[in-house]
Amino acid sequence: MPDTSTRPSREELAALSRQARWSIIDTVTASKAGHIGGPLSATDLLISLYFAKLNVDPADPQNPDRDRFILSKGHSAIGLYSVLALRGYFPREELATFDHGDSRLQGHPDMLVTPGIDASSGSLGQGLAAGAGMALGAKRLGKDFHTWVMVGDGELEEGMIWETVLSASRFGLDNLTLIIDLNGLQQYGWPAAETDRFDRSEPVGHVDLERVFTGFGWNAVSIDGHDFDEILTTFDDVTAKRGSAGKPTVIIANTTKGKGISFTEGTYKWHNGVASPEQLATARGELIGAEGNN
Ligand SMILES: Cc1ncc(C[n+]2csc(CCOP(=O)(O)OP(=O)(O)O)c2C)c(N)n1
Ligand SMILES: [Mg+2]
Repeated sequence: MPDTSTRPSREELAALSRQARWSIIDTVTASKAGHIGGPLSATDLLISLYFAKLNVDPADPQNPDRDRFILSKGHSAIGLYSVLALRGYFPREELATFDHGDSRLQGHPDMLVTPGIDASSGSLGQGLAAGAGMALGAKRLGKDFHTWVMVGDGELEEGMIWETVLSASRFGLDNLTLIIDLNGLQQYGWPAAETDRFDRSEPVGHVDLERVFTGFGWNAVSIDGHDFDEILTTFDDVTAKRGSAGKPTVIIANTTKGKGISFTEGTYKWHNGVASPEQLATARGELIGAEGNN
């Protein structure tokens, strides 16, 4: 486990998140295509994992004892790439190649080409099963690493997730943690009326997720996915309880889709999209204007 006494402060984590958010919108704008809302809702969680929790070394990305992280909501790849670049897995300049045919940074994560990617993803629903396999493998091999998986709330509609929820508790995978990025929106929403095709949200708004996961034999905790203190306290609780609890944990992280940029927050319309020059300038002012050190 990393030495928590050398952790970045809350303010440092917040500054890193602003940098990552700027990279997300700047990169997608330059590439003329990509996702915005999901990467932005996940940013504070990803920064917390990579800068304050995961036992990983960017200089040794294949170390067999490293903690594993799977971004099952693979369409948010640019969010993960932005954080990995800040963490030193590859140069920040490489983000400019995002989604180009010959780039290591494809529109969805590819574990065969990108340093720091533990599982390819993009076809929603598959990451938790892969993570459960890694966690089970760790137990069988007597290894101490922890496996973290992030899914979207819309992604919870994929049945394969629930097959794994069932088996992970049966195997007692207390070395497996699922983070749900509960931003209340998926790609479009549902038809509300003939004239209003896309104005609905809440993919799992009718479900008591804590109760459901607890019923399946998991530990469940709900947090504010943008509050670094709450995020890190919860991450530490999860790993401290390993071994004694004998259960996998789900962290239900309440987030805002498009978080951090005024015109992208809370709207499905920025699930993906390309900013105009004026919008990019606004985002820059809101995210790094004062620091200006991109
Ligand atoms: C199996 C599969 N079906 C559909 C898609 C297309 N798709 C990409 S993102 C998305 C919506 C995901 O919503 P959510 O899980 O809530 O993600 P977030 O809000 O974090 O972007 C969909 C349907 C896909 N990538 N994979
Ligand atoms: Mg969502």
